[in-house]
Amino acid sequence: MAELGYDPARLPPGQYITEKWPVLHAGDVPSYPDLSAWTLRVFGEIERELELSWEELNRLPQTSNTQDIHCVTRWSRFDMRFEGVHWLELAKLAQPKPAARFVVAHAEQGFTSNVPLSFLEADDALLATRANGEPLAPEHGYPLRLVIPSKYFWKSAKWLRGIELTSVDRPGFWERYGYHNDADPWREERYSF
Ligand SMILES: Nc1nc2c(c(=O)[nH]1)N[C@H]1C(S)=C(S)[C@@H](COP(=O)(O)O)O[C@H]1N2
Ligand SMILES: [Mo]
Repeated sequence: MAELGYDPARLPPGQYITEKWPVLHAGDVPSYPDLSAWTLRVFGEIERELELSWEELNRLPQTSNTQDIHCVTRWSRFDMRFEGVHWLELAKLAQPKPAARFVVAHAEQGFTSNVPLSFLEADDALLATRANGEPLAPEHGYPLRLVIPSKYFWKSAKWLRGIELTSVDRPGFWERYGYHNDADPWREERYSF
């Protein structure tokens, strides 16, 4: 690790560094011949439901951040630069109700993941359209994925199509298969058994 020039304190327990970007998911990679039928829905405990087209999403203010990502299968990759739209831009339009405390991210093919709303509001979170200067590759979630770098990466739903705000936490796809609900890589919250 030292020879790679990384600060070992950045690596959570039980993880190793990879220079590649592995691909992990259940099911197939969706294909989008064009994005005219694509929408992002924001619904649940909000004042105003949203259904944004690809153009509308991309007209919102864009931001970027550089983060380390940690997969529960033990690889970590440092200095991933993501670009896209921060949740708070959508929250301005959707206006979460006071009851909104949790998020269910809805992806293609019924995939879901759950996080407390505070993790979506955090500075390091992003609805990402680009990674490392390029549009997301199909296998990494094109056209839009969630990025929640302070949780194991399974929370970061690829092929994101909806953000649902809820008052009660609802386990997502991997969480129902025995992955830890909280998924903090620094506490090694990998599995719930
Ligand atoms: N839609 C969807 N998103 C998903 C998954 C999935 O199965 N479906 N798997 C998760 C898991 S387990 C991981 S580790 C990361 C992997 O992201 P990557 O393939 O871009 O590295 O995506 C997450 N997002
Ligand atoms: Mo994963």
